[in-house]
Amino acid sequence: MENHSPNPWFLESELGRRAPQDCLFHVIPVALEQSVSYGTGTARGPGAILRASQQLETYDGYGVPGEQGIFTQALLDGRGSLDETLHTLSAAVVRTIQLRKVPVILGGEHTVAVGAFHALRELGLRAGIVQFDAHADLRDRYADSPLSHACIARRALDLGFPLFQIGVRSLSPEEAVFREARGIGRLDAAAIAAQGLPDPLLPADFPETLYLSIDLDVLDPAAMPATGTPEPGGLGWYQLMEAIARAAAGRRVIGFDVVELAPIPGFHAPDFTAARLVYNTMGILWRAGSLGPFDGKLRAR
Ligand SMILES: [Mn+2]
Repeated sequence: MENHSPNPWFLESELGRRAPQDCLFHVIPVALEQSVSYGTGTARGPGAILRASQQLETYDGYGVPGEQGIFTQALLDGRGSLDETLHTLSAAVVRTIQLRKVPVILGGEHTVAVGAFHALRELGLRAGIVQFDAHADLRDRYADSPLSHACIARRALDLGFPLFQIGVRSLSPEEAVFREARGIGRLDAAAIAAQGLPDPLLPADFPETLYLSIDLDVLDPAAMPATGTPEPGGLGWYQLMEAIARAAAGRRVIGFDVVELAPIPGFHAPDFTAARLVYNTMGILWRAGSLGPFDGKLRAR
């Protein structure tokens, strides 16, 4: 069942291959699955997204984001040491941003976001992390690991990044207390269900530069059943599109990830949904004027 043929580039069927310097978006697929706590299969997520992307229309309903160029790096194998995988990923993100391109990380489990956080820190970027997720991921450790996918938001805070959470509806009592005590910005799924999406969505004092971390389980399981830890009561498709647009409005997005796809063999709709989310997010951010060209100093406050 393992597919050993090399993955196509994202939307290669329509866009072909272009030199990396001619592509605004640099897709970095990471087959990481080391700390899954419930359903398994996230290592197969990036390949499934790349294959499903071959079926996308280039027109996303408003324009053709692919005209900006989409380069896809070779799949990063996450089976070795976790530290090494995150280090390799972090170096790839640093290089991509230094090239003035937009890293688009495909998970794999949510821990890949920690690789991106390290890259932002290395570049001295004080970005705000906007986390779209059913789960708070604020545990200090989980199943004996500080790098579990249940800890990624806590690691962002440890590294000094301001955090805003969208769509959360599952957390431990300790995480709830911690979240309150730290005054972490949030727009939980229940609040969205009751009042809709506020506009503007982010607080005025949240950083101008953002990194978006999108756990697919932020979507309702009806729209996205193929995740390891599904939770009822999630966002609808158009709500998520609108939330991404409102978060990015008037701000600069340095990169994003889409994580936690755990493909269900024989059921391709979720894979395509994930690919569509990646592509539409490119389009939303491009049209919002939230992407590049980045300034020469890579300084962002
Ligand atoms: Mn999650």
